[in-house]
Amino acid sequence: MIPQRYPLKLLFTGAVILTTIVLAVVISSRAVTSAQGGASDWQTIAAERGLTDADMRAAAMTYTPSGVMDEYVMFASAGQGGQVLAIGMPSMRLLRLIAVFTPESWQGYGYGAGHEVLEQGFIDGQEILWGDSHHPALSETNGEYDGNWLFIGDKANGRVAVIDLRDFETKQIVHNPAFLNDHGGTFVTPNTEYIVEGGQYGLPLGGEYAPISDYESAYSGMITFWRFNSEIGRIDYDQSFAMELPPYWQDLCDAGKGISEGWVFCNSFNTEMATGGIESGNPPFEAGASRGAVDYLHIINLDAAEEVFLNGGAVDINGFNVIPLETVIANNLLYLAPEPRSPHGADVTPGGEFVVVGGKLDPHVSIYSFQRIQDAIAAGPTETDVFGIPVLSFESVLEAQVEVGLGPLHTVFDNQGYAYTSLFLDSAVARWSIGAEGYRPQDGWTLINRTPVQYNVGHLAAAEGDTASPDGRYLVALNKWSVDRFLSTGPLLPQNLQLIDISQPGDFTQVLYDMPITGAEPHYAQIIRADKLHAWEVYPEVGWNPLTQSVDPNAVTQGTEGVTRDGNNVTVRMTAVRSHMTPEHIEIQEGDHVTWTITNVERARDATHGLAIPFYNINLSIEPGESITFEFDAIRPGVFSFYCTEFCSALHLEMMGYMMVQPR
Ligand code: K7E
Ligand code: CUA
Repeated sequence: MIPQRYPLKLLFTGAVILTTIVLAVVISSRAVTSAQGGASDWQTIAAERGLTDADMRAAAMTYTPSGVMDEYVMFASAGQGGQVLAIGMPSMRLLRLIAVFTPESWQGYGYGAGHEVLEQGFIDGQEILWGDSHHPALSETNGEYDGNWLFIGDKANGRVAVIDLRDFETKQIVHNPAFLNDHGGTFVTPNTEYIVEGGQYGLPLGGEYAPISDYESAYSGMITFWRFNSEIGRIDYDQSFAMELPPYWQDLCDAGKGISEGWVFCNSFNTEMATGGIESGNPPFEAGASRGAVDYLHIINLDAAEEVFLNGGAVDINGFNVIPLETVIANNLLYLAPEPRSPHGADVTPGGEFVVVGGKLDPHVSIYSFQRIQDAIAAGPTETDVFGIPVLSFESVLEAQVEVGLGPLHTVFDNQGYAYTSLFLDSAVARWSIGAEGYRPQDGWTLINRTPVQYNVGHLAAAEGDTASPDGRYLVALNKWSVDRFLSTGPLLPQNLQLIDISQPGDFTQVLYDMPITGAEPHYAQIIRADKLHAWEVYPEVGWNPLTQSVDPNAVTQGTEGVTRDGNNVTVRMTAVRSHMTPEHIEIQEGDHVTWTITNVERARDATHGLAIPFYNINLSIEPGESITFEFDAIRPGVFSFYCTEFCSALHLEMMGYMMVQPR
């Protein structure tokens, strides 16, 4: 026993010494911190930088120390860049760009991998390698974001993409072959049964030709209901259908929820059916489409439309199920209600009781009551439009109007019974109270305050704002123009996302932070609580195929690498691990067809490797566990130094190899 006490004692002494050293280091570093960071010190810094108390409050509300996580993630579209951005809140740190409609070399999307997804978005064989992404929508369960899927529409080409939030990657792109643009989407029904994609500019259905002089008879509007299978995370093309609408240029839409679940609401802004032609002396679109006193809110009975579709009421247009307008009218699937001129938003309140519409050329928001709409429908509409669609009178469906300011566009909601409407022309955000039971009946329908923003605000996004129970706290103004907010980097300026504190009741609101977005215009965003997201840290198993979200039978394991030949077909099987790729010599012949699989066998978080092959336009990003297979023809002889594009280790530069293509 005695001999053993020595080592124990030594160990103990060692531990004491170690603890003392650690404590000394901690104490001395704290001493340094306090000498340089005492209370007077930050006040001095603030004074020297000219920061006011309000600035310091904003800093305290947004500053997020290194290693501390954000409370929310905002998914913002990236406009004509075709992608989606994930931004942490309240820090406003850009966390991730998600490649969707546009190739993205950093993610190896479209440069050897990702083609399967991009190709789904080609139309009639035409390569389309960009998109105009407008409105992202998070999947919902019982009207709450569930953190599983994200959807986004492409306004330019009328497409919808599905993103898997386990790895933040695009899995599917669909296109309704009956139409060629969209705007009123994406948004989802409260249990993500449908992803709704509203159209925008009237077109002849099915991509047909028709002269513009036949606009009224030959052009149509469209809304598409994509059936989503949340088990497999894919849109079910055959169970999806569309409705033909009048060519009124439907704009933004929203899905009913709560008492209005099963209904969909879209505004429209060209009920005049203006056809433009300024060059021939006609009123330009901007004038022609604003001539009338009102436009039409479209009130769509989705439950009834689904029934009509399931009972065979759709016709086939280019292989897609479309309910024709006559059938829509005959089955009472669509009602119209007047709305103030040139509207640009139709937003359903959290409980589903009201639809808020902002008319760009009217200083009011108009609030429609779902109950009044139902009563008016039951009473039997007495008017129709030129196509015979029933029109409910404005007075019969209007609950209230609130004068908010110039150019009201979009409205979002918080947890205090307030609504927020963006004022494009006034460059401000109006906070107003919803004067109904469950909101702020004590305040009535009133404007509370206006927060100036810089400048020309489009959409607003609120924390959990499109759910049945918004969180409040934070609002983001997505401003189109930044003008003088940032250092000049030339004539092309960023958009300005401004974080606004909406946590206090009454007229206190504060702009907290300006974030320049240097990609393209984020039209809309949705903000989800970070603890609802459960993204993988690494792929679950080595050899993972992110398209199938399972182990790829073709994946390469260590020890089985090599190059094999069958006639002109060469198969390369490669693994990647810090800091080498195996094999390192790929000897092939000019004219060979090469099928190359590379598996990243790492299990360490962030141990991503790249694979770049010069001339052959190949660049992959192979995340830990991922396996990728790509193909090319060895059309050019020579020696090609392939290498890893991620600085993965101290010997990263050595992580390379030679592909030698012998001339025939
Ligand atoms: Cu107003 Cu596409 Cu929603 Cu832009 S849209 S702002
Ligand atoms: Cu792997 Cu650098």
